[in-house]
Amino acid sequence: MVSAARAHPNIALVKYWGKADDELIIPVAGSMSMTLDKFATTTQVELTTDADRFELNGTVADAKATGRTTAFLDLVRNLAAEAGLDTANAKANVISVNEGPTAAGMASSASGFAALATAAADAYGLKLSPKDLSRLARRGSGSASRSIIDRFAIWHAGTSDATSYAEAIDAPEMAMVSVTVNAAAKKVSSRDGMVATRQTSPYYQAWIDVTKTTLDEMVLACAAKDFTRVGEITETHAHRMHAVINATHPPIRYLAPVSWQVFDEVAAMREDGIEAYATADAGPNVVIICRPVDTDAVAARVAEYGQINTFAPGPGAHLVDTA
Ligand code: 2P0
Repeated sequence: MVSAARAHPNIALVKYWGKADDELIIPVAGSMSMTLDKFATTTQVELTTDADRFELNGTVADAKATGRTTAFLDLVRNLAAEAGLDTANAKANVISVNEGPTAAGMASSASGFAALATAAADAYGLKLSPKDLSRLARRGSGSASRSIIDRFAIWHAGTSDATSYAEAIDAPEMAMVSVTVNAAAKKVSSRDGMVATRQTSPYYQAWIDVTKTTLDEMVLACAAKDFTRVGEITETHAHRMHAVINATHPPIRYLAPVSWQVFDEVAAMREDGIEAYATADAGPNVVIICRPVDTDAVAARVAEYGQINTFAPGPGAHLVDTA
């Protein structure tokens, strides 16, 4: 069998930072995101009798990436065995292409594992619901659970493999403008940074508590289609995530001076009547949320700080023709 799937990165408005279970990737709190309409990953999975093989952007992947892919394929094979499918022992040749500039700071692990989950489930003959695909993608990378979903996703933290998954949530119309201030790879991976935060940040419990409350507030703001409230919640929550991370020992600092300049510029835009709000993930790049009509104005205001990309809400992971 050969199957292929496409998935896009997502940007969280309520952030995921910290695991209750490292192996199952159960988060300490839920999160909420927008799936982007650019920078897709397309992944083809072909069953083979040879060893597993993983090719990324035309090059055979290194041992670490290959090991993570094989571990993920083992989960798919276990599901195939449980379903009594004769594909359960098959190996896979995985060929993946990222459309985004590789180091644009857009979570390629989210689009990568969402595309791999969708293509591999199909290639191995599994018939998974969107919920079960989200659960499967989660096992590769937590944020990948959200890239299964169209447009806006809420990832329910849950307390077990069965109850931790993402599903669609309605949200006000919005666009995103990303400012890539530095395309270099980050120094501390999200995975390692989360562990360090849990182990050494004195604010970790407060972060967990506030993220749960924040997600409840975000759900209400989304239901009310209240763009202003969604933006305010998003910006405050981003600062709180960086605060709990900054308080680790030794300190981890993802934001750079130029990142702060972008946050200041966004505040200045608001004073000028452009409603924009900023967020940032585990790196120095900043993503701005605005009303779709303001996208070009926002992009022009921050162009001097880095490379600009603009996004609308995009599609969830889906199968594509292999022909
Ligand atoms: C998020 N991030 O909600 C947060 C905000 C980064 C900062 O999800 O260990 O790559 O594979 O589950 O999914 C990055 O975490 O981590 C992330 P793993 P993942 O988008």
